[in-house]
Amino acid sequence: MSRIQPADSRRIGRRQFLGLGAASLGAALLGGCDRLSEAPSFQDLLGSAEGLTYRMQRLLGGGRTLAREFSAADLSPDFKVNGTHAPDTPAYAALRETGFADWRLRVDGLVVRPLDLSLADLVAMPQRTQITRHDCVEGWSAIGKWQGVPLADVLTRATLLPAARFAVFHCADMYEHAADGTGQYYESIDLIDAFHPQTILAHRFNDEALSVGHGAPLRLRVERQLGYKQAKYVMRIEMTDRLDRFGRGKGGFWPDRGYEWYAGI
Ligand SMILES: Nc1nc2c(c(=O)[nH]1)N[C@H]1C(S)=C(S)[C@@H](COP(=O)(O)O)O[C@H]1N2
Ligand SMILES: [Mo]
Repeated sequence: MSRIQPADSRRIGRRQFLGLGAASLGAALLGGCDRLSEAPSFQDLLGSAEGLTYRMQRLLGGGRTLAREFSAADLSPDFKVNGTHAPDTPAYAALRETGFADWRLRVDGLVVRPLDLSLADLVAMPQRTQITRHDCVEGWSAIGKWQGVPLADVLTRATLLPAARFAVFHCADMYEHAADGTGQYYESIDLIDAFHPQTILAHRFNDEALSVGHGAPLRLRVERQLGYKQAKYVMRIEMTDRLDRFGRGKGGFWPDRGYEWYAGI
C-alpha cells in the first residue's frame, strides 16, 4: 500500500505497471499495458480519485483477478430489466422481426481485419459460461448465468493495431432526452478488461437466448464493474486510441452524465 499514494499518482509509470504485471500477463496484453500507460486520457485518470480505485485494482490485483462466480443454486429468481427495455428504433425493430438473422456485429477501428460477425459466427466460436452478480449503481443486485464468446477471442481474430487502447461498444438504443445529439448508449473499457477471461459478449442468459429486455442479441459482460458498463444491444465494437471523440467525451453514456468511467467493484 505504501507505494500507492494519491500525490504520487503521476509517477506510477510504465516501469512499475509492467514490473508488477509481467508475471501474469501475456505478451500481447503486456503490449497493451505499455500503450495504455502512455495514453493522455489514462494519465488524466491516474490523477483523479477514480484513478486511485483504478490503480488499486490494476496494481494490487495485477489486472487478472476474477470476479466471484456462483452456483446454479444462487441464481436470482428475478433478474430485473433496467435502463432500456427495447431499443425504440425502426432499425432495431426490423432486426428483431427476423430473429436477428440479419444482425451483424461490426468490429472495426484500430484493427488489422475489420469483422462482421453473425450470431451463428459467434456461436461457432469457443464459449464461456459464468454465473456472476450484477450490481447496479441504483442499489440492486442480481445473480445470473451468462454464456458468450470471450471478447479476447474476437479481438484476437480482428488483430489490434499497436495504437489501440480502448474498446468502445456502440449500442442500438437512443435515449430521447439527450437534446445535444449524444443520446446513443455506448460504453468503453481498457485493454486489460477487454482481455480479461470473464469479459464476454453474451448471447444467452439463464440457459435461454438473451431476451430483448436483457440486451438481445448481444450484450457485454465485464464482471468486475458496475451495471451500467454491461452494454446491452451491442452493434459495433470500435477499437480506438482515445475516448474524447465519442458522445460527450467521458467514455460512456453514464460517465458522460457524471458517473465514473472506471466503475470497479
Ligand atoms: N444499451 C444499454 N445498455 C445498458 C443500459 C441501457 O439502458 N442501454 N443500462 C445499463 C444499466 S444501468 C444496467 S443496471 C444494466 C441492466 O441490465 P439488465 O437490463 O440486463 O438488468 O444494463 C446496462 N447496460
Ligand atoms: Mo444500472
